[in-house]
Amino acid sequence: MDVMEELAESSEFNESKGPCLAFRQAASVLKSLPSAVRCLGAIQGLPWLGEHTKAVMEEILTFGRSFKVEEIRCDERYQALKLFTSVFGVGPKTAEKWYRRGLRSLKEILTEPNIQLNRMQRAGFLYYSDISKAVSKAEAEALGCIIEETVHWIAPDAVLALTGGFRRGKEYGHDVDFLLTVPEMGKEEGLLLHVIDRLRDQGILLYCDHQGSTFDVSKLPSCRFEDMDHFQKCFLILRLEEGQVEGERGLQRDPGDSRGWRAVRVDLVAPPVDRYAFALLGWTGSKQFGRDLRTFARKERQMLLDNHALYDKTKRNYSYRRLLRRTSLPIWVWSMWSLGREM
Ligand code: TTP
Ligand code: MN
Ligand code: MN
Ligand code: MN
Repeated sequence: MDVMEELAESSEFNESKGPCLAFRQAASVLKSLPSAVRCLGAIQGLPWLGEHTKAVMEEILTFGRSFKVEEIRCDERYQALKLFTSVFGVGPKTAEKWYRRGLRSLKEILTEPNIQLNRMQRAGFLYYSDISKAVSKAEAEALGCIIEETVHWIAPDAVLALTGGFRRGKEYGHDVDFLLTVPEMGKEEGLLLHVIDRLRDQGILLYCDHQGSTFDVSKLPSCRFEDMDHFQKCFLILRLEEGQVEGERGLQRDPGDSRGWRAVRVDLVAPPVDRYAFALLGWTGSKQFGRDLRTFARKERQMLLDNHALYDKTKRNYSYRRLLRRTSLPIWVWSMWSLGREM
């Protein structure tokens, strides 16, 4: 239900954390249903649907639309913040600052003399039309081949996995996410920088923001999902050539575009091999599924889960090794996934 995502986004702009989460949760539940909701009876008894959500659904089912949602869509502030945060490198805080200065369009931002864009935002504006266009599965696979070749040229025993939305089976995404590691502990450290160098040498690296590992075993696990994990990673913009994409449609681009290439956002994450299972689980997403799984671990199993480890509060030990042998976590994951499969 896209309406719920819009409501969640609007609450996020207003810094209303509670309602924001509630609407996201509602969107997840509605997405996981086998068919669209046609009458109020169908939503009775569904979990996670609060009063606000039910009221909005009632409006839609009765009048064919929601006045609250329409009001939000017309709201000048909502429109401006949505537009500004659609630029790579622009978060809600920067967007709010620009809005307060009376700016309303991207053009106004680019022509306003007193605005200092950082490197990420400059890349965001430079490649805006490309990276705001969805990435297709064929494009993701083409990038997978390029990165795999690059990685294996450097480290033949490296393991590369496609994660994020494409690992969940989505046809389109806003970027392409990969996890990268090597069988020998510690060897992953230099690998990512090597890969970046090699992509630069090939002439396909348009932008790179590399973040070193801040991994500290003594501080694990952190209970808050919203925090980024501590693995070494990089946020990239890569150049994808037309001839590299299989399938009749080739590159996703505008009809009049004759460049023969497009820019694509790519995330590479390099966890040490002993954390690989948790990193893969976390980076497969979705964000809401991750949140639900953490809540389930905490409330139903008295355990803490994050992208690095699973910690047993009652036994006071990390069970990340045991996880690989015993099957309890995969079984929850599987059952939660099939209960609420969500893209
Ligand atoms: P995203 O690429 O942001 O999301 P997505 O792949 O699910 O959707 P899209 O098609 O729009 O790209 O992130 C991938 C998953 O990784 C996401 O579900 C949550 C997780 N994640 C982390 O665990 N830590 C992080 O720091 C980030 C940025 C994401
Ligand atoms: Mn993604
Ligand atoms: Mn996303
Ligand atoms: Mn991503």
